[in-house]
Amino acid sequence: MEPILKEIYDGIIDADQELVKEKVGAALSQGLDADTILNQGMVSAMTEVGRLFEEGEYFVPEMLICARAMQAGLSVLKPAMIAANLKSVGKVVAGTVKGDLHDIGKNLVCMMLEGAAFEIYDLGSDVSPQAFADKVKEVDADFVVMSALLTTTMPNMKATIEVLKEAGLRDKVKVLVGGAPLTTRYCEDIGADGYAADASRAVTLAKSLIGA
Ligand code: B12
Repeated sequence: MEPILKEIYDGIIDADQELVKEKVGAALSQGLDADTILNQGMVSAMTEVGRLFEEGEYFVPEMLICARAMQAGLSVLKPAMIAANLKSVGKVVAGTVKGDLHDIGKNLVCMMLEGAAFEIYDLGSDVSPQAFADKVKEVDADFVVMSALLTTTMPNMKATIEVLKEAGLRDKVKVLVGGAPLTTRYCEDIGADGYAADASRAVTLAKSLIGA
């Protein structure tokens, strides 16, 4: 690996936002292409962060600050990515369901998906079923990513799926669900396409559903 890519990689794992921004800028100045910087320097680092989390070495706070360092790097890389016309893996409409204000987990999932080259349309929290459906239609999305942290708001995932069905959009998208109270069983019961317990597994799941 190029030394500068290793510095970016280590910077993300150490959650050093300033260093990551500086090194991504330096890598671009050295003439490295956006795709190489993204995949070798950044996505691979987030994969490692996900592994450290799964092994119990990193916890949510570490994962969150590493994800912020990744975002900081992405802000520098984004113009070059657009210029290089880096192909998006898929379009994602994301949000925390109606009545629910917990957005930390959803934000983390969005960051990880963005880092894996998905194009994110984040509707925020307290998102109504109709708002999900409208955005899916507007951007011709490939995925709907829904988060719920309250047992009382979980049924709004099913309500969203129903609205997608009524709008004739259900078959055009893969529906992913998550949040602390969710289970694979619940995902199956409401007719979603996949559940994952954390943000790194959400990326693996999304990729597997489109064969990427
Ligand atoms: C922080 C927090 C809050 C903050 C939220 C701030 C914010 N901007 O998000 C505030 C203070 C606002 C809050 C409010 C409330 N909260 Co609160 N809150 C929490 C707390 C402590 C942490 C949640 C969190 O951020 N976890 C960290 C993130 C990273 O984890 P995560 O969200 O689970 O996400 C991960 C995975 O689930 C997964 N994931 C998440 N989404 C998705 C989506 C997909 C598609 C996939 C694949 C994966 C995935 O990936 C993420 C990263 O690995 C939890 C306790 C807990 N242990 O969960 C209680 C908790 C969720 N809250 C609870 C309650 C009761 C409330 C309130 C009702 C309290 C009140 N009486 O006002 C209100 C409700 C407000 C509302 N309408 O939403 C209860 C829910 C109980 C229940 N059975 O429903 C909990 C469990 C606390 C408890 N033990 O009682 N809360």
